[in-house]
Amino acid sequence: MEFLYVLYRYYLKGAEGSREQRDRFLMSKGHASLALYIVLAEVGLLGFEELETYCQSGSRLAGHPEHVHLDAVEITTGSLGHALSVGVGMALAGAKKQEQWEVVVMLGDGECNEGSVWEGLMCGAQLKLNNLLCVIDANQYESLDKTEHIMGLEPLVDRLTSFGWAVWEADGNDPLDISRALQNSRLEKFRPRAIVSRTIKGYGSTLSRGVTSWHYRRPSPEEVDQIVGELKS
Ligand SMILES: Cc1ncc(C[n+]2csc(CCOP(=O)(O)OP(=O)(O)O)c2C)c(N)n1
Ligand SMILES: [Mg+2]
Repeated sequence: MEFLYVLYRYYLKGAEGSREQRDRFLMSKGHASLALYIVLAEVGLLGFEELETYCQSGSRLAGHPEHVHLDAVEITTGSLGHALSVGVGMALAGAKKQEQWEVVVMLGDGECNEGSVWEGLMCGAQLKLNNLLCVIDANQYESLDKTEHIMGLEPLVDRLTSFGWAVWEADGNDPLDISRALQNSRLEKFRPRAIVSRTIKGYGSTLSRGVTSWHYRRPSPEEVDQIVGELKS
């Protein structure tokens, strides 16, 4: 959530402009669509009132982001493991045409179980796509278990570096640290760039912090009050 906010507020260029000229953001972990919709509303690309329709029949705001409904959504995602390779293709097209826009792809750590992610990483490095930034939300969980129990990724920074990427780490719940990593990543001129965003799943409320069941469940009205109260305090 914090990463998306800093990205849209301070990093992505021309998000409110034409589809041809703007930086491309691909939300590979499409199940985080609600966080994306909220940030799109924060930066004026979606009405706040439309957020109330989330996941309702006929709504443009589906449980996974859908390109056909929203101009701000570059590609439909939700089936994990695809968007990095799509981003590689976009970045290659941009580089060949000497475009100024860049491509940012956000992945989950569990999503990196998918072999296609590592194909995308190899390809991005082979093509020296410095106009491509990959953000990995390393929250240590995937669905109901710890990533290291299912398919360990560490040492992730070393792995990405060995694949030929320029890599930074950030505290993904700290907007200042996220900004620092994003700004530093802009200095890389030759390699594709990755930021390993170390986050705590459910950050911001004692009810949800690090509790795996929140991957699937929705809060009761009382729980909403508690979470909102804690977020405001
Ligand atoms: C190809 C594919 N397989 C399985 C799923 C079901 N699924 C949805 S979210 C998720 C866990 C993803 O974990 P992670 O990438 O770490 O994202 P997080 O929820 O931690 O942000 C899974 C397995 C899916 N959406 N796509
Ligand atoms: Mg995860």
